[in-house]
Formats: sequence, C-alpha cells, structure tokens
Amino acid sequence: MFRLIIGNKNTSSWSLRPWLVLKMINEPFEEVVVDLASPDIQAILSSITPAGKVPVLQDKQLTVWDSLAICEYLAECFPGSHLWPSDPAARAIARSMVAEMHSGFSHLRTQMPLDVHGRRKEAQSATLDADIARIVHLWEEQRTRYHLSGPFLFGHFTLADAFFAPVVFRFQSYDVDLPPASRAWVDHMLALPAMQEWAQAAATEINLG
Ligand SMILES: N[C@@H](CCC(=O)N[C@@H](CS)C(=O)NCC(=O)O)C(=O)O
Repeated sequence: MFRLIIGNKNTSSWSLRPWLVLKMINEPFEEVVVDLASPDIQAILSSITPAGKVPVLQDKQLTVWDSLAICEYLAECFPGSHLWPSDPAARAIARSMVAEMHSGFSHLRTQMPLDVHGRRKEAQSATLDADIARIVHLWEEQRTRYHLSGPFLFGHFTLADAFFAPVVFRFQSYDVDLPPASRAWVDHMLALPAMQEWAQAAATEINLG
C-alpha cells in the first residue's frame, strides 16, 4: 500500500493534490500528517526526504517527492484512471495548466494563503487580481469547451482538477466572485466527498489545535 506523507490539511495546499488524486481513483493508502508548526519540523521533514518538504509518497522502497512528480507517478501507475486527458491536444493544455499552477501564481500564494476552514475578506491588490483573472480565464476556457463531456475541467477528473483544487478552497475562504461556468466547477469540486473529507479534517485540526 502507498504511504502519503502530508502537511496540515488546513494550510498545506501542495499536499491536497496527490491526496485528492488517490481518493478520486479509490486507491487505499496510509496517510501520515506531519504538523508543519512543530518546532522540530525541519528534523522531521529531513528524516522523510532530503528535499525537506511534503507531500512525499512512499511506494515500498521508492520515495517520490514534490506534488507534481507524485501525481505523474500515480498517472503512470494507474493508466486506466486517465489522470491526463487521452486526446493529445487536451493533454497538452492540461499539462500547461498544471505547469502554470505549479510554478506560477506567486501573488495568489502569498496574498491568499490556504486557510480551508477560515472565512476571510478577499485581499485587494492589482497583482492578486491579475492572478485570479488568469485562473478564472483558464477555467472558463476549459469548462466552455468540455461542458458536454462532464463536470470537471476536461470533462472527467484529471490532474488539472487536482492541481487547482487548493484554489477552490482559497476562493471559498476569501469569497471570490466567479462567472457561471467557473462557479459551477467550483461548486462541483466542493461537493466531492473527498473535498468534504479534507475540509472536515481541516476543521477538526483547527478545533484540536
Ligand atoms: N513544490 C513542492 C512544494 C512543497 C512545499 O512547499 N511544501 C510545504 C508544505 S505545503 C513544506 O513542506 N514546507 C515545510 C518547509 O518548507 O519547511 C511540491 O509541489 O510538493
């Protein structure tokens, strides 16, 4: 069985991606949550991976780190789950979106930190607005193109949905206004049992903390 090591569910946006993928493909796994606020966190993380960050996936002797590498590994382990769209053009766009999310949107990350359980006022700045506008444009484009194929960005669930899932929680927490196609996708994501399980665990974490 896989072991997935993740950070606190209320705040660890990178951890949500592979966790959601494993849930969506119904693959059982052992979950280990490390408290990123622990004073010993550096020692704990270094004992798991020299990269010193979560998420980390352990598959027997193999350790895979970085949410993108983990999700790519899962896509290869489970080809029948079609975690990338099968059409090459759609797959190229999905990969571009995932890459843009993985390496970009720094203003969103810093000005709108993940706080799954929190309900905050939307931060205001031109740089944040530009990041939000770009994300909404990406979502609108795919939902307009694939709305007849299913409720996810590319019709069925793909890694693109997993990579933007933390933004779904961010937009809920900060009450970001969305156009109808994006709103429908966000609502669909929020209603997924796996997303609700994550949100519930985030709330429990806060109450225990
Ligand atoms: N690009 C990495 C980023 C991982 C990352 O920054 N993880 C944070 C938690 S969300 C972490 O482990 N922080 C601990 C630290 O930097 O000490 C990924 O996609 O996995």
